[in-house]
Amino acid sequence: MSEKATQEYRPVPLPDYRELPVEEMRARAQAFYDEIRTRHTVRDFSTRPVPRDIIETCIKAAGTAPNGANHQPWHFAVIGDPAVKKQIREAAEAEEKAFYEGRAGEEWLHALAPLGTDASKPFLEEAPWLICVFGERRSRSADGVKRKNYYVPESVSIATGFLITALHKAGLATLTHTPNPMSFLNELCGRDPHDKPYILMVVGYPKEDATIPEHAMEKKPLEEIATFI
Ligand code: IYR
Repeated sequence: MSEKATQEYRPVPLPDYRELPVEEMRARAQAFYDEIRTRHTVRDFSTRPVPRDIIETCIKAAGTAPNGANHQPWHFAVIGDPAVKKQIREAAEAEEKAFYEGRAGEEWLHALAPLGTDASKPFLEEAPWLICVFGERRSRSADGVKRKNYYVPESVSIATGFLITALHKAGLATLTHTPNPMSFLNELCGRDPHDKPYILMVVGYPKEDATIPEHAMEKKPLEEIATFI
């Protein structure tokens, strides 16, 4: 397909919308809330393998997210190789050590205290898959021409939300890990230095004795997170 053809506005009928009766809408909204509220960020991962095709399907779901100019400015680097996971763990733990030993500052460490996190990140080797979500400031169009991307953080964040939801629906646990800084991931994942790593998603089964911080169970009520005007 030529670049010119992709630039033309060609409306097509909305392909797959199906209106639902209001009662069914209400039931579906409630059912989704009841399911998504069972998602918990997990830090204790089993080493049990997870089939690659399930990860692929969840990434395809993430790739349907709304985004700037439909440039789809994201890349998902999926790491299953134990040797690369080990390198990622070593680099991440070095950064985290500096973070927890001072770089974070007192206020940030105080905020993290109820989560019980520290510089030790064994899950980076134990979980079967790590998915590094990159944002592409520039990317190639169909004919290989580099073009500027728009709303990259917003687009990547929405796609990451889709990814977490897809993985949860598939029955997998996730951790949205953000080593700070995380630029070491460009080289380890073979990405262009201009691409920005946003999230290192840890994916797998929870360990049988996995725990979560009680603090994480506290969700703000609707009245606090929404106003209707
Ligand atoms: N990246 C660090 C610290 C950390 C920061 C926030 I904000 C969290 O919600 C959780 C952890 C770590 O992964 O330990």
